[in-house]
Amino acid sequence: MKPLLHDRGVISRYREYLPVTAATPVVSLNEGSTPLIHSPLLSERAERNVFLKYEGLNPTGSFKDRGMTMAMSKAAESGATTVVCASTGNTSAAAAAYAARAGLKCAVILPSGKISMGKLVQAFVYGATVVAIRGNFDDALRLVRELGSDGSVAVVNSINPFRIEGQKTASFEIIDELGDAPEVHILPVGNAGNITAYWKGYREFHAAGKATRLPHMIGFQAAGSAPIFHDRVILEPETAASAIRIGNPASWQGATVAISESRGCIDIVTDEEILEAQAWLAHNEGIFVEPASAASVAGLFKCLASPAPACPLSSVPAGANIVCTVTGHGLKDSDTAMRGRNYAPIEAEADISSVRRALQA
Ligand code: AN7
Repeated sequence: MKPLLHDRGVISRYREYLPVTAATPVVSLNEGSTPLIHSPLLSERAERNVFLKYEGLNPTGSFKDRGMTMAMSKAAESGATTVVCASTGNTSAAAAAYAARAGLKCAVILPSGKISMGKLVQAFVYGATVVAIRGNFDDALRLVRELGSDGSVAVVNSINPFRIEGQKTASFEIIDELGDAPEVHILPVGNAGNITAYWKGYREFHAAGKATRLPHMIGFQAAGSAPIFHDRVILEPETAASAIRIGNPASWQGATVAISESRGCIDIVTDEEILEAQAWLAHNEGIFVEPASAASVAGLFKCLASPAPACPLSSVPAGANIVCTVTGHGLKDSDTAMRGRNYAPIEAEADISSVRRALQA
């Protein structure tokens, strides 16, 4: 059989930078190679070149697939038969899909009532066992750590270092495409695995001579779920951006290091700012992302209008490159996108005059 063109996920693309060997069975759904979309309107507003790394175009609709191809391949290599994760929805979707692909059993522990329907249905259709706990994500992760402690199941949360390894490939792609690292990278922060992974990727490609600079990393948390910003655990995190409703991030330390080493900052955006940015992106750029993802663009707006004292953006010259990661697809959470909006079709008879009248209304 000829080599299959679809075997081109992030492991085959960046194998030499990842902890895999010939003995690792690669479990891939062709993740990665997501578009880096130039945004003319954001660029004009920022007086810099703004690009959106559109991670919603991964196989399960979020950036989690990059880490999951690594975590699942290594779980399969180790002989695991069951994988487990806690999730606000996207990790569980990715885990369920990659486990299905690998022929492994998957169990996901979710905060009851706090997972968007799009993500919940993914866990079910890919065949995971779904447990909804009366608690939040942080409780779910604590329970998953306990489940994993006797070695009977493989934990595929980002406390699994292979997840971070896979996710760092997003930085590689950005450098490969721009020819260098951007001056500034902005992304949403929940459990803080992604900011940790991006920073690792940027550092590694810089060390390999593929980039001449390192970006300032700017993370945005939702105002009601901002433990890193406030420097304390938030016991009852709340936000409409359910993906980042996390009060005690596992990679807190990694985020702190990324922010300090890169001379970046961590800041917050309100739910209102997040939902406004979500609608703005869809309306003006044709890019529909989920609420948590819009935190990066809401954050860019904030950096321009009322920056935090430590915000590095003002020191970055005009014409520099800014990348905002938009982490997940808008269709993941259509309920939140509809909420508070008057989205209803104009009813019309199936005749031309009726339709013309509707169009003039
Ligand atoms: C769309 O799925 O934590 O800071 O369990 O789904 O690396 O946690 C999701 C997180 C941003 C935050 N955007 O990334 C989970 C989960 C979206 C997300 C984040 C998440 P991290």
